[in-house]
Amino acid sequence: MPILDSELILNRDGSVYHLNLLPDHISETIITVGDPDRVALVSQHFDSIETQVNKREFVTHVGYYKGKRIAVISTGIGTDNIDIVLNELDALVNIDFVTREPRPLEERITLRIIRVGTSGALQPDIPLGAHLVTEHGVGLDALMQFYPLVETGLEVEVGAGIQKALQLDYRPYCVRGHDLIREQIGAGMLTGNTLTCPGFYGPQGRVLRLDLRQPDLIKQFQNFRYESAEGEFRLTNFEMETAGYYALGRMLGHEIVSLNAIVANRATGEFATNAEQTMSDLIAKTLDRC
Ligand code: R1P
Ligand code: URA
Repeated sequence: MPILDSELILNRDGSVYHLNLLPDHISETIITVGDPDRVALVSQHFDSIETQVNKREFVTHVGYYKGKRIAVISTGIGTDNIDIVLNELDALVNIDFVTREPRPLEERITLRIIRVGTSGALQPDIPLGAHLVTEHGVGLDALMQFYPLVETGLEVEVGAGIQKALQLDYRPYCVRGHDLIREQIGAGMLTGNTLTCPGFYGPQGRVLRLDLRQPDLIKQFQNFRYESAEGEFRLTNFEMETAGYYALGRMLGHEIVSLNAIVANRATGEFATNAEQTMSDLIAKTLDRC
């Protein structure tokens, strides 16, 4: 059955609804960033840029870096946007836009997607300026209420433990990322478990003028531990997209890794004075590894 026009929405020029990209535009290696202004910080290193497309917060540059075709795309903030970006990127390579049918299994393409984003550390031993690669993403957001994500025993137990510690009405989802791409792209970086929050202020324990339902939320994040045969699990850092990437990546069959430039530390209360340098070093490292 062809996918209906209302489900897979294409623009008049045949491009996919939000990203505004045509299947030919895309490369199999994609760097994603939250901030649209960060796209040019990546593509400035390209030998040449062949395509530039903008729509809403989704800015795409496609070009060549040391002869390899790479796309860099901004996602904006939050896992709701990651739902859009990953479904549309997958559609670009794994759905035939003419027949509107998913491609047969033997023709499916696995994308390599590398998130390069900023993040706040939760633990005092994760220093400002660090580059941290995510092993597990833990989602406090609602995205996985809508998909049949299959989690392993450890993932379910970690989610249940966090639910109990934070007294939540729902179990957060927990997803270990793709080991091969994490080991390759994240070599030499700190490895951690990243909490994905559905907000920057209250859900990350920041108090400006509004009190929190749980005044000790940050302490709960910091003190959470889960002991298993694989060792001690703790949350190292937080941001707003990683768990959504890892969960959708598992279900769609793409290799995804999340790299975090640590710009704040919530245990010490510091914000980096050289956040731009930490990010540009991470971009350079990423390009040389992908
Ligand atoms: C919040 O300031 C934003 O920064 C982090 C969070 O995940 C959130 O998107 O990532 P980016 O720097 O990639 O946007
Ligand atoms: N991004 C976040 O989501 N939180 C931080 O503390 C820093 C960057």
